[in-house]
Amino acid sequence: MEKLTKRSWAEPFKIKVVEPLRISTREYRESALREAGYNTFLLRSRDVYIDLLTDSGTNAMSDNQWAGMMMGDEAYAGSENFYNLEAQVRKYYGYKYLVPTHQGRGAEHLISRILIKPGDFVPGNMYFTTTRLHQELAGGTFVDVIIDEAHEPESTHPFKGNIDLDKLSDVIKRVGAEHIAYVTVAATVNMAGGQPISMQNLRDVRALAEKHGIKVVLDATRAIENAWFIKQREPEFAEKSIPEILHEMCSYSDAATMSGKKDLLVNIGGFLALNDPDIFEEARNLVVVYEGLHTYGGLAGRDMEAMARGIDEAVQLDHIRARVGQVEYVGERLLSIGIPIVVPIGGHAVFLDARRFLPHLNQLEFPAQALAAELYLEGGVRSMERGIVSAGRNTKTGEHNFPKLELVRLTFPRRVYTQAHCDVVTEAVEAVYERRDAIRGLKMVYEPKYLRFFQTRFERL
Ligand code: P61
Repeated sequence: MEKLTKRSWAEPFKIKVVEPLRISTREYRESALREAGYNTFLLRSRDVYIDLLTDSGTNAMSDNQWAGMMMGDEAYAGSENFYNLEAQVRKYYGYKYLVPTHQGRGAEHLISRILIKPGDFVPGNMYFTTTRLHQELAGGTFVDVIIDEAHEPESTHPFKGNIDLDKLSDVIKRVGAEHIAYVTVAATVNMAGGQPISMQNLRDVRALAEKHGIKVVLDATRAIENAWFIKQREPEFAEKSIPEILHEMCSYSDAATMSGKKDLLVNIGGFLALNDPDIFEEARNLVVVYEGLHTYGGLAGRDMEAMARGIDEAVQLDHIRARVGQVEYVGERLLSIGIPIVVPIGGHAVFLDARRFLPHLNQLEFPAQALAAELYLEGGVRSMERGIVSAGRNTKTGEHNFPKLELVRLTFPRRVYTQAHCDVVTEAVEAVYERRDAIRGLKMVYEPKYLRFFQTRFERL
């Protein structure tokens, strides 16, 4: 491997097709924001200049992936592209069986329905919105067993995604192993700031779960980014390749849910991957009810081909170094001008710490939501609230959940924006920071029942 230099994250590609961006006036954005109820999910994409809402399905595909789209075998049953994808998942992730789904939550739905009995508990390393909702809809209760450091934006722990083994043991003792449906292990942990889990922790969790006969389900959505951090931070893996690390990570789980819209560089697609033939049998039965036939799971043949080809590209060291390097570049710049962000800088996004950014707002004035709105107003930059609005309500009491982390996520789609765009984003954040004392909070005026953050509407206080 060539020596790393400061500029080593430069993009390992050149640009062949471009998509024009629109720059609007502040006045225009003020009215667009009001119409969107101060919720960045409700903005029209045409009104956004730099879109850092998500890295989900917003990635730029390669020429090889687009060529693969022309090789779509759109047969109802037995598409060639399914077999290509199955072979790739076996090769890189190592699971025996594959059930394609339209995206990640399709896989979460299937595994939750299969493994959770009403009254069961599902421990995991911090909640994810869709994952927890599917667990709840199946009658389960999510229990957070991530290490305490994950809830501390300023803690520099290198593996803030780790599971606290004492917390996990305590849950097992308290409810009994027979009432634990499985342990969900996310790699990386999105809501904690894109933070990785260590290989050692994966091994320890596996050993503890095995001792009690409990299954482990990996959320592999950004596992390739996690593998990069393991290579950087766990000395045993410094000389191992990303595919080797990924394979070992997956070997400590029984199944994986996957949103291909992230690591795998596609606009749509996901899968459930499994080792257990009985669970596979159940999943194949259910997928035809909710997604589509077991050889397409809600996807076109061309989508499966793009995902199959995406895996080869996603594990390339040059790619992953540039991807994480870009996020780090923005994070470092923000740190250098004193902006409060979550550290260490995560894999897919820089997370602004709204509690420290807007200390004059209390949590019920929705500081992260207000900050995301201001950032759009300032520079046409779209980000996402990851605080009390995203955390939703307690299913039993109906009260808001009050998460410790109150964050705004600046999420970088893969291979989409340039370093100049990154600089524009940094300048916009700085301009908002300079006028932070004048920023007011929000009040909720409409709240939907499920995954409220997508559609909640607000007004300025
Ligand atoms: C995102 F605001 N993530 O980060 P699906 N697991 C993990 C994910 O990150 C994930 C899914 C499962 C999105 C899209 C999104 O609260 C939100 O393919 C670690 O989106 O169904 C998705 O995969 C689900 C945004 C999802 C959200 C839920 O932007």
